[in-house]
Amino acid sequence: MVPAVVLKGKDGMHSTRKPEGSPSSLRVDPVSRRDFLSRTTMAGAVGAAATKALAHGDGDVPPKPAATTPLESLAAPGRAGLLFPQQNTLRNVLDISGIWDFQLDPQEEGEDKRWFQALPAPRPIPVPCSWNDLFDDARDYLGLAWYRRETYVPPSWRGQRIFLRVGSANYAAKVWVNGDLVAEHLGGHLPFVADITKRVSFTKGNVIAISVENKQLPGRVPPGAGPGGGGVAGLMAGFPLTTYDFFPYAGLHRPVLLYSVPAHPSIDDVTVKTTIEGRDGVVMVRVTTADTYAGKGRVRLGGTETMLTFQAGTAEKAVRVPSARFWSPQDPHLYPLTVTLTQGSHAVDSYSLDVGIRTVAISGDQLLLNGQPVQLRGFGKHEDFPLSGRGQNLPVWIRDYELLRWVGANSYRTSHYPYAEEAMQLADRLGFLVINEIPAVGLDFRESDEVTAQRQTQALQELRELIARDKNHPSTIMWNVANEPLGGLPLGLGPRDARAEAAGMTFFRELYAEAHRLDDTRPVTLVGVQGGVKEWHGIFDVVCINRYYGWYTQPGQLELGRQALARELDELHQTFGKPIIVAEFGGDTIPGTHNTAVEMWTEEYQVEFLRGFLEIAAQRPFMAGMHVWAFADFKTGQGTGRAEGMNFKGVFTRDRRPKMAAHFLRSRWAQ
Ligand code: GCB
Repeated sequence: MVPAVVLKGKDGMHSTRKPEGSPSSLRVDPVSRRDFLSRTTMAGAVGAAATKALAHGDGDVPPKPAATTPLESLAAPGRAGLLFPQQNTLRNVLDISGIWDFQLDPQEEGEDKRWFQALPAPRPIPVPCSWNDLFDDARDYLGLAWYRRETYVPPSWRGQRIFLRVGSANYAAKVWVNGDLVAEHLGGHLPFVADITKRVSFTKGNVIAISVENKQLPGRVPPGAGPGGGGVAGLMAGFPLTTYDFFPYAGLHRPVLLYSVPAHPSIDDVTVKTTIEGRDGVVMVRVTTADTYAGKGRVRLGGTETMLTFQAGTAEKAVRVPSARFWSPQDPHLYPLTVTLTQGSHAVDSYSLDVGIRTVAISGDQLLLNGQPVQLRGFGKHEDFPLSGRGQNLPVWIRDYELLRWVGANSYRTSHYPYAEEAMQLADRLGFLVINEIPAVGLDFRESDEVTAQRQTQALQELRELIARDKNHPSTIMWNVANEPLGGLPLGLGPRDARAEAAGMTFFRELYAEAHRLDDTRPVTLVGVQGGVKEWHGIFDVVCINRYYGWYTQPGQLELGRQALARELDELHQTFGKPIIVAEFGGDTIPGTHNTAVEMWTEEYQVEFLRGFLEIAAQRPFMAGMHVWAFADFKTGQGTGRAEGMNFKGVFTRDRRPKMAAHFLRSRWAQ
């Protein structure tokens, strides 16, 4: 039997305090090494606490809090499920995206003046879309803005519970329906839902108004550039000023939906976990209802149907699939699953999703998919395109998956925020392995305790929402809780800051523990900056690092860069004994710029840079993956380090044409 998750090789803190990647961080003595086993078996998963807390000696590794049952732990605690709305014979969806009215509110007068009823001087805007590329006066605008539209709610929905769901409002949103405030939400990139059953009219148009603002404030995640600066891009002091290296696009970035579900009883959430037993797959299904339903139901998986018995709104079932096809990039087979609530012979609610039967595990320094070592080949990406900005753009997603396949990639990271739900569904269907990341980029632990505490609250919320949203996707193989947090200057440029490092340690232990409390089926990682705090990696299951030897350091000196990389990978392996992924490596490359001498910014340099890193990694069997930075060129703020307000590290241009590097990667990967 292959356990669902075997996480091994937990190392604690290390006594030698050297920044990772700094030239003299060559010898780091592991002072404590722990192994633990978090094992979910089919039999153990339903009913028994299957998480074994790891031995916890000197306090340097967080305890894994005992989950109640693993399936319970994956369900969102104390909040409505975030099931993707679907149309079937019992449920309804009305997409109210399209052209909305829009108005900037720099004076923040809209709420007092009741703009949630009517906007005084609206102009049209598409939803979903960022506002920044559409109107010159809104290009760098990050303050408050209003969206409004009217919509009829189908009278056939009468008697059902009606919800409004915003796919992503970046960053802070408030929602009004017919003049009533129905929801507030902080954090872009993740959906939120309001029950508007009692607010809607079936006899006239309903006014939906949403205010959105994207101020760069220190307590947010990602944080705004605070007094202490912060973030890699902060060093370059771009405009608009951010703590991160991508344009702070704002607006309603994903569809706005109305949907209805049966009034009572109705399915609130479905959680699926899969394990492998010999050649069989076992799918554990947990269904929760919106109330304390105590009736019957059924679950159909492929051709098998079994009964569900609900108690206090919950039912669980393990369904065996003999001689199953296991989900993998080579064979992304999905089994259709439908859960139904029944009263007598009637179906009263039902919900369907596609299930990929697969396991992810860590054994020593290996990352295992379905019990076999797997190496990730791919990229860090962005949701970014001219005009639509960070707004959902399905043609771009389809093209990107086509190009990922063309180049021979099997994986990508959702840098630096959760991507569209449709993108996750496509990854399931097309067989891509996704490192799924919360928007915790630009964290700097040199800030005050108060600011750090605000960020922690927000980061935990984002982690809970992300796991609630994406827990059932086989493509998500790992959660990432932060990109390049700082506990001092990056690249080993300054002295170490013990206070900041300790603050980060506390912060990440909590995020790690929460991720595993909610999901014990996937590894959890942190993506570290070059020259960052090495000890933080000791908390996590996989060591992910971003490295720019030969670009930001050793510029123009590829051989020196390769040597530095090789040295550091060996050290990290010796220190932690865990799988290692280089989650970013690359150099800016102006498309069409060439030279016979391999020189920075040319296409030749990008090819040689990537070749060097890939060769070093290929010689090391403990390397679990190489993600090139980046898949495509993308928009940033303006600054001296970013020609044309662009990051040119893409191997495809922003309009998805291949640079030489794309052909090079294809020659290595697509065999
Ligand atoms: C990084 C960041 C990424 C940047 C990249 C760069 O380490 O994680 O957001 O875009 O470097 O190109 O500098």
